Amino acid sequence: MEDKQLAAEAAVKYIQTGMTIGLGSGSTVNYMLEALAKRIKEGMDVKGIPSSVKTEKLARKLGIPLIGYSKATKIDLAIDGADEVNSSLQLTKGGGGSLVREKIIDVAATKLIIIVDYSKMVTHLGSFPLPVEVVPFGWEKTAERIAAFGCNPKLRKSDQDVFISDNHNYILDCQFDLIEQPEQLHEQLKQTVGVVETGLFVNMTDMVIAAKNGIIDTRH
Ligand code: ABF
Repeated sequence: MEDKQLAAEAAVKYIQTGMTIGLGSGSTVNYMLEALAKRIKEGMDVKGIPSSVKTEKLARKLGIPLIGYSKATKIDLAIDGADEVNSSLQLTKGGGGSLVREKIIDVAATKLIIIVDYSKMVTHLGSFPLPVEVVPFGWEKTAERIAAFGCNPKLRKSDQDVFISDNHNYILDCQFDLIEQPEQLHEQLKQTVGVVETGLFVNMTDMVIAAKNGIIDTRH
């Protein structure tokens, strides 16, 4: 079994009937959706809140009951992927382009579990270019303001066209190389005119389930 699938199936064990579950995005989460769908077929009663159009499509295909975010009175547990996880469980996310809705769901969840293959575990964030969602209007000036923090923002493309997020915004992939203070950088970026949200998920994660060569490593 692939490590991503192992981590995903380990996370499903934390789901109990009656829960409302925040459904993240990415290939590791897709394995989690498949495992959750099996539990639902066996009688588990849960509702899912999808964090992206892609997740919603797969969840519907698998027969996972969904509920709109605005209709949910609570989110008992969110399960999501990540691009990087440091030793303080701070995350870089957004490689899949869904960081805004992921963060809106993840921050509202009573408990957030992140599922990764072990290659995502790093000592410092920053090797993975930090995704930052920005308003299309004046994005070039926003990119200049972000570059002043010591990175090289690149407008994300999808094939030949500009990538458009589910929220009709652009994403800048910002190569910092080394992010020593993720909380501080997140705050600086959030205060930058034109920035909608950053891929730095700080002080939000309750548990990380990482799998390496068939072995599960759980961090709290
Ligand atoms: C999503 O999953 C994104 O935030 C993150 O970039 C991506 C990780 O993808 P994968 O699980 O395919 O490695 O949560």
